[in-house]
Amino acid sequence: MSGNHPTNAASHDGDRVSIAIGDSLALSVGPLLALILLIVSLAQGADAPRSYDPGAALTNGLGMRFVAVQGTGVQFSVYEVRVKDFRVFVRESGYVHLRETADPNSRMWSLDRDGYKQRGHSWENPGFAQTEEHPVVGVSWYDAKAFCEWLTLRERDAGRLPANREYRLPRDHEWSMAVGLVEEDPAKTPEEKDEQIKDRYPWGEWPQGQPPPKGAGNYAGAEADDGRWPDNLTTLDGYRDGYARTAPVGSRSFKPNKLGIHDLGGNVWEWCEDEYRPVALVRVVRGGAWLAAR
Ligand SMILES: [Ca+2]
Ligand SMILES: [Ca+2]
Repeated sequence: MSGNHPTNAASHDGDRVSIAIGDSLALSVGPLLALILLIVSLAQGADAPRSYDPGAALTNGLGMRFVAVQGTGVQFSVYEVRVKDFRVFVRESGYVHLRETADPNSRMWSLDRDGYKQRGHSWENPGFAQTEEHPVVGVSWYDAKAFCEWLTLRERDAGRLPANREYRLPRDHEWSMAVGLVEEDPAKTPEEKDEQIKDRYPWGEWPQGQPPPKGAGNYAGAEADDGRWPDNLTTLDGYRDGYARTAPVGSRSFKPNKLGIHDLGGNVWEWCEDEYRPVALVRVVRGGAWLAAR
């Protein structure tokens, strides 16, 4: 699903933000978005030292937990990156967030009753309440990459990460494997794969005319229409999850998937490493978000 919104802040196909697991979204890498997170994966090297087991779960120095995703050689964070994880990065590295640069396009776009606008919001103040346990939002693809690079060096310096491993964003195919979409052809571009697998959702099947099952994920249920919801966006008929915006990661309201990964469907989108199509300054996000209603 290619973005045609003037801001590229979200690709609404009509009034649709997709939930289906085979769909992806092409987003410009520059602007900061209201709803983006990253899931960090840890690459497996060919000559893994014995002290490190790529098939095992691990917890890093920030307390982020990772599980192995079979068939990929990488481990995925079980949670979307939290506000507190990103806060350590900014504090320790002195990272200058893109909103502070001269490029006005790099400032965060956020959704309110009047649609997407730049309102001076940032990851620290996204315009809705967030605790330290909520997923960080307002993070560009570049910010996400910088976080991964910083975390790689931090963990290596502390002796927790071998030199042949790194933190990075998941590739589009790795994200598909993590969500259970194992039949996709990894040689195809995200654009070629987009919307090719129909009627598969993070929780399984979704019969016409029925709401998603209770606890399916943080999507745009009836609660999203809280007076700050644009008239041209729909909400899910018959579904209510209790979170009008983001939910804290690992909320008991929503079940993790078979691998133990939370919120791959919904809450906030996950940045992926890939370009949506070759030679295009747009990257891929996956997984729907709190504003998705189909
Ligand atoms: Ca919701
Ligand atoms: Ca998500």
